[in-house]
Amino acid sequence: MTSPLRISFSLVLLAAAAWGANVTGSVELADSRESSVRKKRNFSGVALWLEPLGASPALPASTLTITQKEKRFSPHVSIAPTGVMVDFPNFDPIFHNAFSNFAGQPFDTGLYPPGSTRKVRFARPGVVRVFCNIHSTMSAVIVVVNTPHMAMTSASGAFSMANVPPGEYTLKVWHERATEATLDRLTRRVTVTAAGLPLGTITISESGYLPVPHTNKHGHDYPPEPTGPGAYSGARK
Ligand SMILES: [Cu+2]
Repeated sequence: MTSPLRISFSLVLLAAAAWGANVTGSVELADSRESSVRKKRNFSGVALWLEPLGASPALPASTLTITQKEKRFSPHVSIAPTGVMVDFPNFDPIFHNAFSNFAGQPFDTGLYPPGSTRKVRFARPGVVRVFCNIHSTMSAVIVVVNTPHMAMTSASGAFSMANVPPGEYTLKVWHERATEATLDRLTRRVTVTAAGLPLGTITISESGYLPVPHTNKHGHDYPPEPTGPGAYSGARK
Protein backbone atom coordinates (compact mmCIF):
# COMPACT_ATOMS: atom_id res chain seq x y z
CA MET A 1 0.00 0.00 0.00
CA THR A 2 1.27 3.44 -0.86
CA SER A 3 1.64 5.69 2.11
CA PRO A 4 0.19 9.22 2.09
CA LEU A 5 3.74 10.49 2.70
CA ARG A 6 4.98 8.78 -0.46
CA ILE A 7 2.07 10.21 -2.48
CA SER A 8 2.73 13.74 -1.32
CA PHE A 9 6.47 13.35 -1.99
CA SER A 10 5.67 12.19 -5.54
CA LEU A 11 3.41 15.17 -6.00
CA VAL A 12 6.20 17.50 -4.95
CA LEU A 13 8.51 15.88 -7.52
CA LEU A 14 5.82 16.14 -10.19
CA ALA A 15 5.22 19.79 -9.37
CA ALA A 16 8.95 20.49 -9.54
CA ALA A 17 9.18 18.76 -12.92
CA ALA A 18 6.20 20.66 -14.25
CA TRP A 19 7.20 24.06 -12.95
CA GLY A 20 10.91 23.64 -13.06
CA ALA A 21 13.59 24.23 -10.52
CA ASN A 22 15.70 27.12 -9.31
CA VAL A 23 19.24 27.57 -10.53
CA THR A 24 21.13 29.91 -8.24
CA GLY A 25 24.64 31.10 -7.55
CA SER A 26 26.81 34.12 -7.31
CA VAL A 27 29.54 35.75 -9.34
CA GLU A 28 32.72 37.28 -8.00
CA LEU A 29 34.84 39.53 -10.21
CA ALA A 30 38.61 39.25 -9.77
CA ASP A 31 41.70 41.09 -11.06
CA SER A 32 39.67 44.21 -11.83
CA ARG A 33 40.99 47.74 -12.38
CA GLU A 34 37.52 49.24 -11.87
CA SER A 35 37.14 51.06 -8.56
CA SER A 36 33.46 50.06 -8.38
CA VAL A 37 34.59 46.43 -8.35
CA ARG A 38 37.76 46.78 -6.25
CA LYS A 39 36.42 49.12 -3.57
CA LYS A 40 32.64 48.69 -3.66
CA ARG A 41 32.63 45.03 -4.74
CA ASN A 42 29.93 45.78 -7.29
CA PHE A 43 29.55 42.54 -9.24
CA SER A 44 26.49 43.55 -11.26
CA GLY A 45 26.18 43.38 -15.04
CA VAL A 46 27.17 39.74 -15.63
CA ALA A 47 24.82 37.75 -17.90
CA LEU A 48 24.33 34.00 -17.41
CA TRP A 49 22.16 31.59 -19.36
CA LEU A 50 21.43 27.88 -19.79
CA GLU A 51 21.19 26.41 -23.30
CA PRO A 52 19.37 23.06 -23.26
CA LEU A 53 21.18 20.12 -24.88
CA GLY A 54 18.82 18.69 -27.45
CA ALA A 55 15.63 20.34 -28.60
CA SER A 56 15.50 24.12 -28.72
CA PRO A 57 13.11 25.52 -26.12
CA ALA A 58 10.13 27.66 -27.07
CA LEU A 59 11.05 31.30 -26.58
CA PRO A 60 8.54 33.67 -24.97
CA ALA A 61 7.62 36.90 -26.74
CA SER A 62 9.53 39.54 -24.80
CA THR A 63 10.16 43.24 -24.59
CA LEU A 64 12.97 45.22 -23.02
CA THR A 65 13.38 48.93 -22.34
CA ILE A 66 16.78 50.61 -22.46
CA THR A 67 16.41 54.28 -21.58
CA GLN A 68 18.53 57.19 -22.74
CA LYS A 69 18.90 59.61 -19.84
CA GLU A 70 21.68 61.99 -18.84
CA LYS A 71 23.58 60.78 -21.89
CA ARG A 72 23.59 57.18 -20.73
CA PHE A 73 21.90 53.99 -21.84
CA SER A 74 20.34 52.21 -18.87
CA PRO A 75 20.66 49.38 -18.06
CA HIS A 76 24.14 49.17 -19.49
CA VAL A 77 24.02 45.36 -19.91
CA SER A 78 20.84 43.30 -20.51
CA ILE A 79 20.05 39.73 -21.46
CA ALA A 80 16.98 38.78 -23.50
CA PRO A 81 15.66 35.88 -25.59
CA THR A 82 15.97 35.93 -29.38
CA GLY A 83 13.10 37.89 -30.91
CA VAL A 84 13.07 40.49 -28.13
CA MET A 85 11.61 43.89 -29.01
CA VAL A 86 13.82 46.58 -27.48
CA ASP A 87 12.45 50.06 -26.82
CA PHE A 88 15.00 52.93 -26.64
CA PRO A 89 13.08 55.92 -25.20
CA ASN A 90 14.95 59.25 -25.19
CA PHE A 91 14.31 61.06 -21.87
CA ASP A 92 16.96 63.75 -22.48
CA PRO A 93 16.40 67.30 -23.76
CA ILE A 94 18.63 66.56 -26.76
CA PHE A 95 18.61 64.25 -29.80
CA HIS A 96 20.04 60.75 -29.49
CA ASN A 97 20.57 57.73 -31.70
CA ALA A 98 21.08 54.02 -31.17
CA PHE A 99 23.09 51.91 -33.56
CA SER A 100 25.27 48.83 -33.73
CA ASN A 101 27.78 47.86 -36.35
CA PHE A 102 29.36 45.02 -34.38
CA ALA A 103 28.68 41.31 -34.82
CA GLY A 104 25.34 40.37 -33.41
CA GLN A 105 22.91 42.49 -35.30
CA PRO A 106 23.71 45.75 -37.11
CA PHE A 107 20.96 48.37 -36.87
CA ASP A 108 20.53 52.13 -36.84
CA THR A 109 17.52 53.99 -35.47
CA GLY A 110 18.58 57.32 -36.99
CA LEU A 111 18.57 60.46 -34.85
CA TYR A 112 15.42 61.01 -32.81
CA PRO A 113 14.17 63.89 -30.70
CA PRO A 114 13.60 64.33 -26.95
CA GLY A 115 10.52 62.53 -25.63
CA SER A 116 10.31 60.06 -28.49
CA THR A 117 11.37 56.44 -28.84
CA ARG A 118 12.53 53.88 -31.36
CA LYS A 119 12.02 50.12 -31.26
CA VAL A 120 14.24 47.40 -32.67
CA ARG A 121 13.59 43.65 -32.79
CA PHE A 122 16.58 41.35 -32.36
CA ALA A 123 15.95 38.24 -34.43
CA ARG A 124 19.30 36.50 -33.98
CA PRO A 125 21.31 35.42 -30.94
CA GLY A 126 24.56 37.26 -30.25
CA VAL A 127 26.16 40.00 -28.21
CA VAL A 128 24.87 43.32 -29.55
CA ARG A 129 26.94 46.38 -28.65
CA VAL A 130 24.82 49.51 -28.87
CA PHE A 131 26.14 53.07 -29.23
CA CYS A 132 24.85 56.58 -29.91
CA ASN A 133 26.22 58.13 -33.08
CA ILE A 134 26.69 61.59 -31.54
CA HIS A 135 27.81 60.78 -27.98
CA SER A 136 30.90 58.58 -27.86
CA THR A 137 30.53 57.77 -24.14
CA MET A 138 27.05 56.23 -24.49
CA SER A 139 27.05 52.46 -24.76
CA ALA A 140 24.95 49.43 -23.92
CA VAL A 141 25.14 45.69 -24.48
CA ILE A 142 22.28 43.30 -25.18
CA VAL A 143 23.11 39.61 -24.85
CA VAL A 144 20.54 37.89 -27.09
CA VAL A 145 20.22 34.17 -26.37
CA ASN A 146 18.26 31.17 -27.71
CA THR A 147 16.83 30.20 -24.34
CA PRO A 148 14.32 31.50 -21.80
CA HIS A 149 16.61 30.51 -18.89
CA MET A 150 18.72 33.55 -18.12
CA ALA A 151 19.80 35.89 -15.36
CA MET A 152 21.78 39.04 -14.62
CA THR A 153 23.85 39.44 -11.47
CA SER A 154 22.80 41.91 -8.79
CA ALA A 155 25.37 44.23 -7.19
CA SER A 156 26.21 41.48 -4.69
CA GLY A 157 26.87 39.09 -7.58
CA ALA A 158 23.85 36.91 -6.81
CA PHE A 159 21.79 35.49 -9.66
CA SER A 160 18.77 33.22 -9.90
CA MET A 161 16.84 31.49 -12.68
CA ALA A 162 13.38 30.22 -11.76
CA ASN A 163 11.30 27.46 -13.38
CA VAL A 164 14.13 25.70 -15.18
CA PRO A 165 12.94 22.25 -16.34
CA PRO A 166 15.22 19.44 -15.11
CA GLY A 167 17.67 18.33 -17.78
CA GLU A 168 21.11 18.78 -19.29
CA TYR A 169 22.27 22.28 -20.18
CA THR A 170 25.30 24.26 -21.23
CA LEU A 171 25.97 27.09 -18.80
CA LYS A 172 27.29 30.21 -20.51
CA VAL A 173 28.50 33.46 -19.02
CA TRP A 174 29.12 36.89 -20.51
CA HIS A 175 30.90 39.79 -18.82
CA GLU A 176 31.96 42.99 -20.52
CA ARG A 177 35.40 43.09 -18.94
CA ALA A 178 36.36 39.44 -19.48
CA THR A 179 38.29 38.11 -22.47
CA GLU A 180 36.75 35.59 -24.86
CA ALA A 181 39.21 32.98 -23.56
CA THR A 182 38.12 33.60 -19.97
CA LEU A 183 34.45 33.30 -20.90
CA ASP A 184 35.10 30.12 -22.92
CA ARG A 185 36.73 28.51 -19.90
CA LEU A 186 33.63 29.25 -17.82
CA THR A 187 31.33 27.46 -20.28
CA ARG A 188 30.37 24.06 -18.90
CA ARG A 189 27.77 21.35 -18.96
CA VAL A 190 25.42 21.21 -15.98
CA THR A 191 22.56 19.00 -14.86
CA VAL A 192 19.44 20.59 -13.41
CA THR A 193 17.45 18.24 -11.20
CA ALA A 194 13.97 18.67 -9.75
CA ALA A 195 15.66 19.85 -6.56
CA GLY A 196 17.34 22.70 -8.44
CA LEU A 197 20.99 23.45 -8.99
CA PRO A 198 23.12 25.53 -6.65
CA LEU A 199 26.09 26.62 -8.77
CA GLY A 200 28.06 28.17 -5.92
CA THR A 201 30.46 31.01 -6.64
CA ILE A 202 31.67 31.60 -10.18
CA THR A 203 34.85 33.69 -10.25
CA ILE A 204 35.43 35.73 -13.40
CA SER A 205 38.86 37.26 -13.90
CA GLU A 206 39.09 40.61 -15.66
CA SER A 207 42.77 39.96 -16.32
CA GLY A 208 43.80 40.66 -19.90
CA TYR A 209 40.74 42.76 -20.64
CA LEU A 210 41.26 45.74 -22.96
CA PRO A 211 38.43 48.19 -23.64
CA VAL A 212 37.04 47.79 -27.15
CA PRO A 213 37.45 51.09 -29.02
CA HIS A 214 34.52 52.04 -31.21
CA THR A 215 33.90 54.51 -33.98
CA ASN A 216 30.70 56.22 -35.04
CA LYS A 217 28.32 54.53 -37.45
CA HIS A 218 30.32 55.76 -40.43
CA GLY A 219 33.47 54.09 -39.10
CA HIS A 220 35.06 57.45 -38.16
CA ASP A 221 36.28 58.89 -34.86
CA TYR A 222 33.69 60.95 -33.01
CA PRO A 223 33.97 64.73 -33.51
CA PRO A 224 34.32 66.72 -30.24
CA GLU A 225 31.01 67.38 -28.53
CA PRO A 226 29.91 70.99 -28.09
CA THR A 227 30.80 72.51 -24.71
CA GLY A 228 30.18 75.83 -22.98
CA PRO A 229 26.98 77.72 -22.16
CA GLY A 230 23.85 76.02 -23.47
CA ALA A 231 25.52 72.68 -24.12
CA TYR A 232 23.84 69.72 -22.45
CA SER A 233 26.42 67.95 -20.33
CA GLY A 234 24.25 65.06 -19.14
CA ALA A 235 25.68 62.89 -16.41
CA ARG A 236 29.13 63.62 -15.06
CA LYS A 237 31.48 60.72 -15.56
CU1 LIG B 1 23.33 60.44 -27.72
